[in-house]
Amino acid sequence: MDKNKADKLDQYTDKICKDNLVPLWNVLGKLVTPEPKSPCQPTLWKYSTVRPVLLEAGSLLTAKEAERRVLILENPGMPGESKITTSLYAGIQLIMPGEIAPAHKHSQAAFRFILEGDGAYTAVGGEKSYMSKGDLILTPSGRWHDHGNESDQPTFWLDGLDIPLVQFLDASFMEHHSEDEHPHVIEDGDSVARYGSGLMPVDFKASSPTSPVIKYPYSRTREILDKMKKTDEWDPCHGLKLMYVNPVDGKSALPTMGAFMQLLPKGFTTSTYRSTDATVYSVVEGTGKTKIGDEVFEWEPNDTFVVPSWHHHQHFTDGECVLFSYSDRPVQQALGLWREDRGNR
Ligand code: GTQ
Repeated sequence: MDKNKADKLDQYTDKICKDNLVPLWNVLGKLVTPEPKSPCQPTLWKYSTVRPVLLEAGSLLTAKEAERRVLILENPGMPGESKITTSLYAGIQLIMPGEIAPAHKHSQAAFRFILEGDGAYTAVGGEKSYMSKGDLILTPSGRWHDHGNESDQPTFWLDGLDIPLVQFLDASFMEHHSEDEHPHVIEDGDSVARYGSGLMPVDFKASSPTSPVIKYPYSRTREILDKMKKTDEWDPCHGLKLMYVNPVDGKSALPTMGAFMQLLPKGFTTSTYRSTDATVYSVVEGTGKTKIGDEVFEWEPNDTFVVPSWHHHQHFTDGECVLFSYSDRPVQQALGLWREDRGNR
């Protein structure tokens, strides 16, 4: 373009900006990209780094003072934004013996994936779900929840929330309960007993798109993977991979976050894979490494790492490994946006 013409267009752009108008031709390439282009960076958080500093926070303030004693796993590609991916949040929460993290409710949905400890609980709507390593406990949007620790050990878990997604949609509401603990009006473990065994009350009407099962115990998850291992073929990209589902409709247990658990055999290398849902992994069992683009991340139990959208990646296992993961896949699928690429580079 000649200089005269370019100057005229610049003057034009300056002139219209006071009317809150912007020429699309200046920004189209940045807005509508040929492929996902994310500020999210592949990153690993070692549990051996997080645990001691979180315990230190345990001596600096109580769970009640903090409301939630959590260290956010913040993606270095989005500093100050409290995001692990562009749409999702992750944090590691600590509750000390005898503490209570007071009851509140919010639009944001959450899950707890238990890393360490036995006998702490999350109460949802007054129903306590006791925690053991590898359990997944849901906190659906808009439900009262408090956490407590009746054991004599500090308890650590990974918090996954859809905070950035709700923020993007400007749909956040939050309330504190008048008491620290919501009255324990429902028997402990009621939801698993009622809805977690392949039976549903006749004419059951779901009041929300979230699974009525609050807790998915690791003992059961691990048993399924062990059974599958005896008869099923390993998928080249995923090994054996399960999705946590809502038994009412077979869809994702939470409408905004898909959660998964996969088993990879000893000495396995997965085929190169990528998908549009940036994925957060929490290592449950085993050691290995993951190549994301050209970077290699070595992991061990309770480490967390993130694979950004549309980044080629491969897992390499030492021994048999179990990986938990979550992403915004159900949102992308509901909108017809989700894509995967199982091909090799
Ligand atoms: O436990 O309710 O990591 O409200 C961030 C926000 C945990 C919680 C987080 C929360 C919670």
